[in-house]
Amino acid sequence: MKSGSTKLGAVFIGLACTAALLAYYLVGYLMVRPPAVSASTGPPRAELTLQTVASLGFGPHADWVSYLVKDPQGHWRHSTVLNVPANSLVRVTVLQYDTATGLRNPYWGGPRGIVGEMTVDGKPTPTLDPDLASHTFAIPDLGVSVPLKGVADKAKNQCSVAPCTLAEAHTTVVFTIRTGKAGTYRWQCFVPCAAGFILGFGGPMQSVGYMDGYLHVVA
Ligand SMILES: [Cu+2]
Repeated sequence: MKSGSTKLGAVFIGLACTAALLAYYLVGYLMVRPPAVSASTGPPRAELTLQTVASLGFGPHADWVSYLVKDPQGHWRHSTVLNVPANSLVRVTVLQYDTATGLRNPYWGGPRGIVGEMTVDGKPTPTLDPDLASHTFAIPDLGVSVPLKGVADKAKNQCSVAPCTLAEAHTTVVFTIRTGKAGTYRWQCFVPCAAGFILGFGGPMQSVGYMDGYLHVVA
């Protein structure tokens, strides 16, 4: 009887340890934040250069679609935490290496919340054919939503490991946003991102560092 209760106690301790370890790893996973990367110049104008890759090619989710950002020294960083100045114009250049999956809602083919016109490969583009879009760069709190043109499915020299280079197939999307007061704003790629996940959500779509990030607007 006594040895039975000792065994039971050991089982309880074992379960408690397992639960504690699980909680430790879960909290650790949820707390992970990529480093913040600053825009390259100060107010009233700043520049952000991003790239979107179909598969990152390294790390725990090597096959996930992801953004990268260029730091002021010109190095690509795997992060979606961006620092930009308040009350400024921020010119955003997205080098887009992923193929088009089309937009669920054609309305999203029209850029919103930007200053002036979007250019795609140097051409002013008032609205993008929704079938040609690969991602949308959206900052809901700032009313910003910009469709990002994908590369053709059959394009030669497609990039599979980030950071991708200018020699690999890409589109170049340039637009300007205006920041207001300081604060932290969530940004993300709305559908059609993460086509392999239910309704395009989950996985990289909801993961900071991949297709989801923070815009720190700094006074
Ligand atoms: Cu996307």
